[in-house]
Amino acid sequence: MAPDRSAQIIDTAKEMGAAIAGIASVELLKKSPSHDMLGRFGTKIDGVHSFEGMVEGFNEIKWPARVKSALVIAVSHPEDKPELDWTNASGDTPGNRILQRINRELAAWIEETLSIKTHKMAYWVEKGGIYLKDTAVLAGFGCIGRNNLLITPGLGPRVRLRAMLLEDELTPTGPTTFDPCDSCKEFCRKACPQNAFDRVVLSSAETGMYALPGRDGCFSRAKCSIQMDKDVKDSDMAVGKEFLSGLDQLAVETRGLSQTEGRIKWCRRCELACPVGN
Ligand code: B12
Ligand code: SF4
Ligand code: SF4
Repeated sequence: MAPDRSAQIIDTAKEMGAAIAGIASVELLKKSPSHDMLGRFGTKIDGVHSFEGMVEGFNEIKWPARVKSALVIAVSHPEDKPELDWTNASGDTPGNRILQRINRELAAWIEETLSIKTHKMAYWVEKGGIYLKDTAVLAGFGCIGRNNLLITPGLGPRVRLRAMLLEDELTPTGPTTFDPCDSCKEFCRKACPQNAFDRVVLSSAETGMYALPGRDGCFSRAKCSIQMDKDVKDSDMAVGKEFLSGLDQLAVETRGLSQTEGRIKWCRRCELACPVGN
């Protein structure tokens, strides 16, 4: 254990532009609800995959050997900067590019300064990533809200995440007891245009799990995906699995379209309706 290293890494992440940074134990993360859910049900939840046909037959995360800690960072996505969340012609978003830049620079700094081997994680679990909300909760960023998003005390759900794994046992920075939802009127759930929170999709009785999507299993991925498909249609952009892989590209390709042409403006109503952090 080296507690001073955790603090040093977090300070450096913030200097590089992260709004929040923290560390979770890989041992605990492997058993966290989303990773547990993957082991039990695969990626097909509520009848739909995270992204249809992303990687055929994927059902298990291959954790690199010797990794002990997960380092997760958050970048603020305030309501008055909606463009950070818009998918452009490269299949990427400006916010994700900031996250990738910080992750890349931070990994290089950790390897050079602290001599710790790092593994930068992909966005999609199917392409070598991990579940980011669980990682953030275990790193002490906040809790999973009734909108099924990570809620942080300072920025509410209006953050985007990225992670890397480290071959060193660092002091975890969470979890916390923060929970704003119990006393809230569920503005998030009422704001959903698809009524994605109107019924139990997965129950504790059925799954044997107590931490479910939306906390109580009231989140329909299928209904949310209908909205996502609508958002794509409204953008007039052609989207396939290769296009969305843009989130993990290192070099940005324009794929024949200019960077200013076309934008997918994803629904964020359950996120923006949450009063926490405003
Ligand atoms: C696939 C995916 C989608 C799919 C499917 C979503 C789903 N939940 O199944 C679709 C397209 C529908 C989608 C929609 C959205 N997404 Co999305 N998505 C992802 C992705 C790639 C994987 C998520 C996943 O499959 N999870 C597995 C399923 C089974 O888990 P789950 O539904 O989240 O439920 C688990 C948690 O709730 C957890 N849990 C519940 N209680 C507790 C308690 C504790 C203590 C812990 C540890 C965990 C925990 O356990 C549940 C499983 O039992 C992640 C990136 C990543 N690599 O993690 C982004 C991600 C989750 N999405 C994100 C966002 C912002 C969105 C949208 C707002 C759209 C947008 N503008 O980007 C909507 C919001 C939908 C919603 N309310 O959940 C952000 C969330 C940021 C945040 N503040 O939480 C992420 C992290 C990406 C990022 N760039 O940072 N998404
Ligand atoms: S609006 Fe925010 S605080 Fe209220 S229930 Fe939804 S996620 Fe929780
Ligand atoms: S992103 Fe939109 S459609 Fe999906 S759950 Fe949130 S409010 Fe509903």
